[in-house]
Amino acid sequence: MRTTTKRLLPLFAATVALGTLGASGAALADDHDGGQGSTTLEAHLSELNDSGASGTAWITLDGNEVTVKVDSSGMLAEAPHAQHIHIGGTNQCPDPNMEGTGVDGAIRTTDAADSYGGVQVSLTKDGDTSPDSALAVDRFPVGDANYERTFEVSDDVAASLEKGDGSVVLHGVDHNGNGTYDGDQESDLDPSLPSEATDPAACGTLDLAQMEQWPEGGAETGDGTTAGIEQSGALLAGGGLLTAAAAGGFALRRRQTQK
Ligand SMILES: [Cu+2]
Repeated sequence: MRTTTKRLLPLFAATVALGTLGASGAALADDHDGGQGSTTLEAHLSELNDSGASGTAWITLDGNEVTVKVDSSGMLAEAPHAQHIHIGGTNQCPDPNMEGTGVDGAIRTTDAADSYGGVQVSLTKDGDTSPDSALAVDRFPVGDANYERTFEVSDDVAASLEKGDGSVVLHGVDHNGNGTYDGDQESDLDPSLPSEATDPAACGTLDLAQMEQWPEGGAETGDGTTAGIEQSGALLAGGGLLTAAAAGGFALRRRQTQK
């Protein structure tokens, strides 16, 4: 899937370039979404620290604009859960069996930095989404996430996501099972917090996905599904145009020379 999408990218570029030569190209460029330029990623989140949590995350990227959706289950109820896009390291989730520096070998957030890198995007419900908000506990989902938000990311983050680099990490683990964040172990991110509040509960490595995989019906805005279909329409249109252009390559070249 990943390689297919990568192979398609130069084709899209060629389509856009050809678009300047013909009316059908102009129609493609009018696509309200700019669908031919968007990227979709998906991550299946599985538990770390025996948290019992799991989930799925979807991201669409169009220029610097991202729409992120996260669904999770098994997270500690009535407790805030920091959630981030981590980028760096090997852009992979750690082995869930790795020995960490936390309680009884629990994996603390920085223990797995070689795998998933650092916080690059804070998936807050409102306000700032930079790493500065990594622990903005009052702006993260409480309990299981049913999260969706559209916002801008930096050029660096956009470039990484476009390559399929990054992981989605959900934090907050009730190691001792008493229903709240506590314990003597300090958080490696903020010593004023117990480690339980910030230890990673679930992680999923982002992969480039087919546009049709944006979840149906889950989007609160209601247009996620439609956008997916329109984008695949643009994909087909782009492919058709490209084939036509390849067949008529000589004619196009002539027209270009005459300009
Ligand atoms: Cu994180």
